[in-house]
Amino acid sequence: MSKSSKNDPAYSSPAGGWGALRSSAKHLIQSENAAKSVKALLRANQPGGFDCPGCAWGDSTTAGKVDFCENGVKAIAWEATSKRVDSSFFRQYSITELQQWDDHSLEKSGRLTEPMYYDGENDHYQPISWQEAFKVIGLSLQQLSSPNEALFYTSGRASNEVAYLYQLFGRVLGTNNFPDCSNMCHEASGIGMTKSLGIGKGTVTMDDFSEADAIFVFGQNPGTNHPRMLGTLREASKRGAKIVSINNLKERGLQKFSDPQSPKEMIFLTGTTISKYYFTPRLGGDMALLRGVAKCLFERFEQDKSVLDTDFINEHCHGFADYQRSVAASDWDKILDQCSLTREEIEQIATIYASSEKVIFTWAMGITQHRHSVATVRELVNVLMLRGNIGKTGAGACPVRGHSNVQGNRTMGINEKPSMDFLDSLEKRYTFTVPRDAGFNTVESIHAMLEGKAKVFIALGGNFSAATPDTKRTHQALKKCDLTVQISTKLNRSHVITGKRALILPCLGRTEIDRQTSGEQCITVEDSMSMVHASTGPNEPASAKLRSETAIVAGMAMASLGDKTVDWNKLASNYALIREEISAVLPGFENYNSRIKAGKGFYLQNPAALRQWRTPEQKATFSTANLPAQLAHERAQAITQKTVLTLQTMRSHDQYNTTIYGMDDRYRGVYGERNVIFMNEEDISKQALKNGDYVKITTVSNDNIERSVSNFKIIEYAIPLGCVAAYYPETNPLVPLESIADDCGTPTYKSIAVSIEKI
Ligand SMILES: Nc1nc2c(c(=O)[nH]1)N[C@H]1C(S)=C(S)[C@@H](COP(=O)(O)OP(=O)(O)OC[C@H]3O[C@@H](n4cnc5c(=O)[nH]c(N)nc54)[C@H](O)[C@@H]3O)O[C@H]1N2
Ligand SMILES: Nc1nc2c(c(=O)[nH]1)N[C@H]1C(S)=C(S)[C@@H](COP(=O)(O)OP(=O)(O)OC[C@H]3O[C@@H](n4cnc5c(=O)[nH]c(N)nc54)[C@H](O)[C@@H]3O)O[C@H]1N2
Ligand SMILES: [Mo]
Repeated sequence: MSKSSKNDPAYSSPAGGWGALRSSAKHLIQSENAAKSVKALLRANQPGGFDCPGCAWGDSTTAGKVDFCENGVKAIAWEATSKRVDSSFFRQYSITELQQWDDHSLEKSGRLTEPMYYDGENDHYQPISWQEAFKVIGLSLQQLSSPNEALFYTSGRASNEVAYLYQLFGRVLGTNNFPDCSNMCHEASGIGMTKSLGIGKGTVTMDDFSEADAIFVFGQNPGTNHPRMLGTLREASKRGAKIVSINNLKERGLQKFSDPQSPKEMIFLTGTTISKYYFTPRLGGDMALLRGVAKCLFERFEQDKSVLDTDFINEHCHGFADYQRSVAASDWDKILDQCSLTREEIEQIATIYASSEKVIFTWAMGITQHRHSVATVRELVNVLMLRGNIGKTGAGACPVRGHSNVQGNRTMGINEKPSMDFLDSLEKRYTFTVPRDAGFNTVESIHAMLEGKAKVFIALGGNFSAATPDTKRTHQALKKCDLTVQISTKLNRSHVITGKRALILPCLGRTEIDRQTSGEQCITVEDSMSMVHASTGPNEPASAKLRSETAIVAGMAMASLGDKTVDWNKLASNYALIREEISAVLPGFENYNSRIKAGKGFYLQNPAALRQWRTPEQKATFSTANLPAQLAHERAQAITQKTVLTLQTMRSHDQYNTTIYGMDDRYRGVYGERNVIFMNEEDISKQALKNGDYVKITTVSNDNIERSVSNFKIIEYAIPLGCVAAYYPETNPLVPLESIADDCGTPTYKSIAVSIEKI
């Protein structure tokens, strides 16, 4: 075991089970609209139903099985609430007043019901007609001295149809400024996998999970963030597959899970062991761990030639000899120091890996939100390639996405660095000159606003002001804009941190019926397994004044550009017409409209899964990066006398990103509070602190910017020495804008160097 002070988390029952059912019921009742929520739930992730807005895990392949989870229930109940934020709400509360509210209170106020305008003079939002709102946007965009002064942010819930229309709007206007939540999320997976395999998406399907001999889960907490994945892992574990968890925290869901849909486990209060093998490396230590595994494999290969898949390597791979040299050059001392596991533990991981014929690696934010995240993703792929675990049944790489359609948004062209093929394709289909220069990603957008280079900020969903780093500077950046526009379902921080003028454009949610002039519409989404399927909401809209996101984007585009190049309103009147555009522009979407009629939708073929490599060498390419010279704490220790700890910022069980459903984190034993910092008992005593003390957390940096948050309660917890953990978004003020991943720009949300002091 690594140097953790405790091994058992505070929650002793299996994850899921009655605890999950109790919590689901509580959230349904609190939504004050239980009937609507239950009606929606029964249609979640079913053919003819709608795609759960909770997460991007693939749908069950068993027909008729109820396919939702506790946190899906929360997401659905949250949207179906009967509370309303209408014009009387904004008459009652000024913007300055609302700025004092916490995130939970803002969102709990309910669904936004009508367009609202802040004119920069009156401290209250006032109602505005849709037509007037679009006019404000059109004029503001027309007045810019360059289209590159506009920013088009997207959060990954947007449907394929609206995402396609939105990127077309931005590009006809003349910019590639499409910062999106991916920039803060799985960007490193996309970039790393594209370099190694020629495609930035996972290579596995749901069927592969039923065939795998071993599944390694890196830096991911599925019990909270992808609970339906636990069902898949449970099935795999029951048939004897080895589940190996690599996580600096002992997450409950990865240890034991009781399936609320299994009468036996529910009645007898039992559960299925998920991971018999659990390793807890230091934050940011995964690349070293993987390098250690590769070292073991190369050593064993000397005696046993079956350890590496030499046929696969010879036929399909490029750069093997260079990789072998990099591995040889990585010495054990550094490997063990960086991951803080023992040599025996790494040998054990290598043994499980080498003795399993078909292996899947899954991963999430624990891998992608570090400075060396691209190198780590590529090291995951390196190790998979060593044993031919790409493009083989039951094996492959599976970055488990966050937002339910974040993968689809990228497919549709929401990308500040679009591929030239995609742009060529647009140019063939339309008559406008497509912008070719790269746009701003999320962090670059904040810099651009701060420097006055970007003046109009439009957000298709999400909560930019709370999800992004360096809160103080990000808020300054937004306030400098001439106009900020939020297309949203619920009130959040981004509505009260405004530009000089601001608009709130309220939209339908995924669970609601979408009626356009041609009739009721369905939308489509793509999950982490590249399955594209239709989604139709069952509920009446929260207000008659709501518009669909697609209709809103069409309205903005029409007011800004007119219909010379694209007939926006016609496309928005019938989404099948948008899908025809997509069919014409994007390979893989031929006959889109007829293919989504088939039950569970269709699979977007992944060339790497067929062992076709779209890399410059036409081969699966080993990366040869060295281990990081130093980790975050080592770099920071060089500039301060104080004790440096490495902070990861993560999700509690009661939140969806910046949406805080409640103040509990059941599986980690935290109730009624969120301002907590999880610490190793030895680190607590070393600094003469006690469990339960309140502390101030300060970022260690040498840029003369003070970043701190205060009043955080210490919770003694099993976490490797030198590492601490706290919840996001409360800790975003600590993340420097400059602290980003190499080669991809993702904020290093999982390794911030901090010091703490008692208050
Ligand atoms: N209910 C719910 N579902 C969600 C979300 C939500 O907020 N709530 N968010 C959605 C989104 S957008 C995303 S991206 C996903 C996020 O899903 P996750 O990636 O599971 O989210 P995090 O809470 O950030 O958890 C990161 C996990 O990685 C571990 N970890 C952190 N750093 C390291 C490291 O350096 N090495 C290793 N090995 N482990 C590490 C943490 O202990 C934690 O278990 O979930 C999606 N689904
Ligand atoms: N410190 C730290 N920061 C992080 C992370 C971290 O781990 N640590 N994780 C990062 C990650 S992985 C991500 S993905 C980002 C998330 O960043 P975002 O995607 O920007 O944030 P969310 O909190 O998911 O957005 C919630 C808001 O979306 C709106 N909304 C909900 N449903 C809909 C809908 O159907 N349509 C529209 N138009 N709006 C809707 C609601 O108004 C709600 O308030 O945060 C990132 N920030
Ligand atoms: Mo995410």
